[in-house]
Amino acid sequence: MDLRQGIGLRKLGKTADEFQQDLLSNLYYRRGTTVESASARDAYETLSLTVRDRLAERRARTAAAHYASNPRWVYYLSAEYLLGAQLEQNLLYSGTGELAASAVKALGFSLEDVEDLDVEPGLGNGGLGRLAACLVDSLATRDIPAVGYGIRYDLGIFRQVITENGQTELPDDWAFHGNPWEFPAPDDRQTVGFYGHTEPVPGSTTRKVWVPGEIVLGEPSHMLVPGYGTDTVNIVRLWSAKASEASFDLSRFSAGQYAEAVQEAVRAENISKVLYPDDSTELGRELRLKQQYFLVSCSLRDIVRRFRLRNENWDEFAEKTVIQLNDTHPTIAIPELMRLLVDEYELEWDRAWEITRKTFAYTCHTLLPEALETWPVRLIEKLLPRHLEIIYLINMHFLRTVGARFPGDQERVRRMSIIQEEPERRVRMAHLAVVGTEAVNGVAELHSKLLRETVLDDFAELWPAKFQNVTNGISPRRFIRIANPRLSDLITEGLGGDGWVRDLEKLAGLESLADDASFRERWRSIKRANKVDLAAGDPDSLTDVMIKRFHEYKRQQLKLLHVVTLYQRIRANPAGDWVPRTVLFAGKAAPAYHAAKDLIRLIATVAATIAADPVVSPYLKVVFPSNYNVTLAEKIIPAADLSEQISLAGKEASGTGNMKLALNGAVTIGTLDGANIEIHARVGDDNFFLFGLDAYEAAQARINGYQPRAFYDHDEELRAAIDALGSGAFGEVGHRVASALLGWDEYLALADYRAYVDCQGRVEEAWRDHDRWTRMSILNTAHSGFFSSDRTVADYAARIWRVSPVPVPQEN
Ligand code: NBX
Repeated sequence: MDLRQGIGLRKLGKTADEFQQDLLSNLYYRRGTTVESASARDAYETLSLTVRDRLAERRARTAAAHYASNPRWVYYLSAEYLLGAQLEQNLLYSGTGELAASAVKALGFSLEDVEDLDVEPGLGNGGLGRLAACLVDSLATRDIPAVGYGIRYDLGIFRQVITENGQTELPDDWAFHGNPWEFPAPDDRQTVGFYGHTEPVPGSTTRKVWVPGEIVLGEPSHMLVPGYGTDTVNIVRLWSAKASEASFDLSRFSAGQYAEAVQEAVRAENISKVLYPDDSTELGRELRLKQQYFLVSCSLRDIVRRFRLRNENWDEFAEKTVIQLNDTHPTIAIPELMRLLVDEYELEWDRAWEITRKTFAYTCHTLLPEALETWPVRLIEKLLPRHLEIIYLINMHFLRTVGARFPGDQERVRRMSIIQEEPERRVRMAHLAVVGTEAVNGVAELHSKLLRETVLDDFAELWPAKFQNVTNGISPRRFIRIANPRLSDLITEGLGGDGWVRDLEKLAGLESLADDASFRERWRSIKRANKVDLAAGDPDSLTDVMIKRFHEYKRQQLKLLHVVTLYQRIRANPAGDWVPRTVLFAGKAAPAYHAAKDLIRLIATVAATIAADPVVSPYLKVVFPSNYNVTLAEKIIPAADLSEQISLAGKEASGTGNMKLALNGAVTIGTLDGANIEIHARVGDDNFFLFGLDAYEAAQARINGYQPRAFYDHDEELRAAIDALGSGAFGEVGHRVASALLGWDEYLALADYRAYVDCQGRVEEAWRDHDRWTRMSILNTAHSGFFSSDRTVADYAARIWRVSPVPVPQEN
């Protein structure tokens, strides 16, 4: 029997009876309970195992196919993954939705009861983490051999509770009840060193021995990542920190010093205890650097182990391996691979560098200077002494290249150095990432262009061919097929098949249906039904959503100024012909980001004031559901009419919420920023509400000495809105927000206010014409095909990874 062909696998049932049998056997043998005493949780756990088994069978065939072909692999290194709830996805990908519904019904539960118990692993902050999840979905869907590596944080992104006092944070113990979707793999445990010192190797000038002062174990577990409409099942492998046996101090325990006895073990396991809740800012904490190195060290050793299963020669490493760095968070992988090759495998420096540079690629996700990671030299020296030596060597070689290319240009050398000298010596991780990789990409056209022209201009001048754009994308499975079943069914009917779920450009076929009155009517009624389900406000009102992390650059404050203006207009003229609107905000703020938390609190206060006002509340409602996450996004997006994408131009790298909303037929009001530009180009000017300064005008305004007060002085409505916020009626927060806007207004909200509010007037005009609006809505969906992450992955595969699909043979 050839096990590698997958022969000998137990056949899993395909009929309802067989599925039921499998579920029962899991209930008895794996859950250890009985039909009579099965709770909803028993049903959930058992169903999850039954579905997982089907994917595990495909996984076995995938692994066999990959082993046999010894392919080039994509390894995606990311400190964050926002995978979303697993059950509904895996029912879809395994085609067992109906079997599952009838099987749990026989146990006395509905599929919805059971799905409510499926907790999403919130192992990320925002767009960067969700992008990682969409890319691994599409990698599997495109049959590309890939592994996503990450950290299995015990506590994910905090649970947010919104009250009138703003945001409070609670720990997110996401796996409290266990996680039926993961497979622990303790045998693939790795050992990670920290601290200590280095020693010379006699007879070698390049090699060193690193003697760590602390050892931590990394224990992997993996979750299955099925492809849609294919048999490929890849994995995401997540590392948990574990103390070694030796770290328990038995003698202290015996002496009654219980806390001291476990102190070292607690310290070790703290590494994967909690996700840092900061999005787009850098705190520079030692534990965070430890997390980064922990992820990198475990993953690289695992990658090398996998390489050696089928290969011997290091010259083949870069041919068989591409490692994509999701922002700079895993960049310490570059000196770590050098360390492994030079110190442990005894390769010459130049050969090791050639392999390393060819192996890595780097995706940048930001333009904000405060988001560019730098680490104090002293901290790296203490925590990773050998890595600092290697970074210095890399820098020395690199600066020689710069010097040779630009002789005498000391200023350029200072700017480009991996080491920043002033005000303290720090390692610039983005520079290290550019120097140590074969390709660098931004995540939308404008972003990639601004990277080349501003943040990384010196590097783009030195290595123009290294810089690329790969516009982000989203998984059509999760963000329309699963999230919006009604619309998906209508689209499938309209297009005469569901091929669009795997080939999203097929949505273009909806264009002609936008002219069909009965199709439009059904489209409209689906949007309305989705709003009824969401139950956020009157389903006939314009549902205006701004859902994203709270950050000043994203400009929730501008949206709030608009809300206050509407409020004041309605108050001044209660008999006016107002368009009823439900404004929905959702999103988390980093716990230490006071300005963002102030804004949440102010929005909550304004919402309450409006709700209590009998004159205004029939026309305007502001809602702020707590705890925005992937699961909540899947409920809000299908119900949205208007998508708010109003960041200051030049600040939002891409945005991906903008794509999800457009795909579900929301019309965007937005600036020329990030991927908005590409959405606008595709849906056309008639189907997009564009306003505001562009990136060059915005930069120019700052240079020319922007004065927010001038806008305040010259715009009566703006003045009234800011005065209302600052009046004291909304407490101290209102005052703080108003004075920040008047005093400095870092993100030019006041400069864009008039254009924005007037543009909202055009939104209302369009909304009053139901037919026109519905047509716009359909055309947004029709032109969203480009934004599939399947296209994103195809772009990476062709231009950066140079990998080909490896099809998995079907079950025989
Ligand atoms: O990455 C986001 C950008 O802001 C979006 O424009 C973009 O669409 C998305 C995907 O490319 N960046 C982001 O989410 N950053 C982080 O989450 C982040 C997390 C931790 C950290 C720095 C940034 N230390």
